[in-house]
Amino acid sequence: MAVFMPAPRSYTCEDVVEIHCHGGQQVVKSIIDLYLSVGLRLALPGEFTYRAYTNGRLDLSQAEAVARLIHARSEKSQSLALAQVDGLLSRSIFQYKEMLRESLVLVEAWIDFPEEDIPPETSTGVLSQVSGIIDKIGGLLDTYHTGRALVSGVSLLLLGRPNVGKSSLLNALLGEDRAIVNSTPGTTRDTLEESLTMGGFPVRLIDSAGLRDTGDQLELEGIRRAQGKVSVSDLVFVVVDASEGLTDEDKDVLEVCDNSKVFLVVNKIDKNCDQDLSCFLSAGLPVFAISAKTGQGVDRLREGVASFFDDGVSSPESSVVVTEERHRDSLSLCRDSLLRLRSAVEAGDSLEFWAIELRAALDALGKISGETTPDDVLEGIFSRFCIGK
Ligand SMILES: Nc1nc2c(ncn2[C@@H]2O[C@H](COP(=O)(O)OP(=O)(O)OP(=O)(O)O)[C@@H](O)[C@H]2O)c(=O)[nH]1
Ligand SMILES: [Mg+2]
Repeated sequence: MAVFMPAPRSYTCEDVVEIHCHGGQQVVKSIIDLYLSVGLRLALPGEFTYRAYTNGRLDLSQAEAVARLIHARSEKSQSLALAQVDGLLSRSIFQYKEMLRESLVLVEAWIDFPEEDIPPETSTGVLSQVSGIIDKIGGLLDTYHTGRALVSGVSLLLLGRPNVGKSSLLNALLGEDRAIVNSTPGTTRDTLEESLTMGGFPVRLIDSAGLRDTGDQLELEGIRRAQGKVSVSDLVFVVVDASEGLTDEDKDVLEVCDNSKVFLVVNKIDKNCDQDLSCFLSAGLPVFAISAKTGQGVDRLREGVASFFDDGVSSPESSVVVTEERHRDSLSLCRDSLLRLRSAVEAGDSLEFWAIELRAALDALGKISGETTPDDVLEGIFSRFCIGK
């Protein structure tokens, strides 16, 4: 079946024909070969979205969101991408650009009449507008931590000395017997990774070899790999055994971690022990008491993970959330220019200087929507798409 979508009301704003056929690989291949034999060519990765962008159907941040939508790994990241395709971020950027352009027109007009003094209402007007945008951009930048976690996912490392129950916890979180669990210390040798979602965040869960002094070369390699994962993980669960208190080996494990991204997970609380759990609080870390065996406390641990990454961006559909590093960098540049502009206005510096900063701020915002984005960055963005998108 062929569906004809005449310009301009198609995805690319051009005439488009879509061929629908049965999904078998060979059927699709035969049809494509037929079209290639009569002179058509395959689309480049992201070429349809690129055309939609150059023809004005989407701005650049919307086009990027199409790629995010295709790769969305959780419901939350999907709705975030949809909101951005819909133009939620674009509209804010457009609004700031309009306000900054107005100020620039005003400033340039006064540059043309150097003999006249700037009326005070002009500088207070520019000041209040610029301050308003600085605050709004600050708010947007605050959403990046969560936004990035939602779209790119986070990595969560299970670390600890042997036998504390790291692999058991991985299995409990996954709800399946994925990793080998055994009472022999040193069971896990290699790192093992599995994907799941926690509170809407796509999570890459990494089990690792228990850390200890050993002469076993194989085990040492596992330990080396585990330690290598520490710096690249977004959050580390340092797992300890409730019945044994915080041992020197546990403290050694904590030593290799950056405390700002560590949860102390006190496992095996089902074991009848007289150990006082308050000793674990001395490390000054968020403490979660659980049993990987019975599942007790595991839900609370999941919630803990979600709130660690969620900075209060409660409903991504209705609030603008920054998800791309590129957008974050441009927003920071814009804010830096506006902060310099504000100081210049307050210090009574020359209008030329105001104009330079206003243009720089506009240029930074234009990189998000695409007007001022360099070609190599554009190429990079569209090459991440797959063919046919
Ligand atoms: N009672 C109790 N036993 C547990 C719990 N979690 C794990 N265990 C037991 O502790 C032992 C070690 O569990 P593993 O999950 O293999 O521990 P690990 O930290 O992965 O150990 P290595 O891979 O050797 O570093 C096994 O006998 C588990 O059955 C728990 O919550 N309660
Ligand atoms: Mg293990």
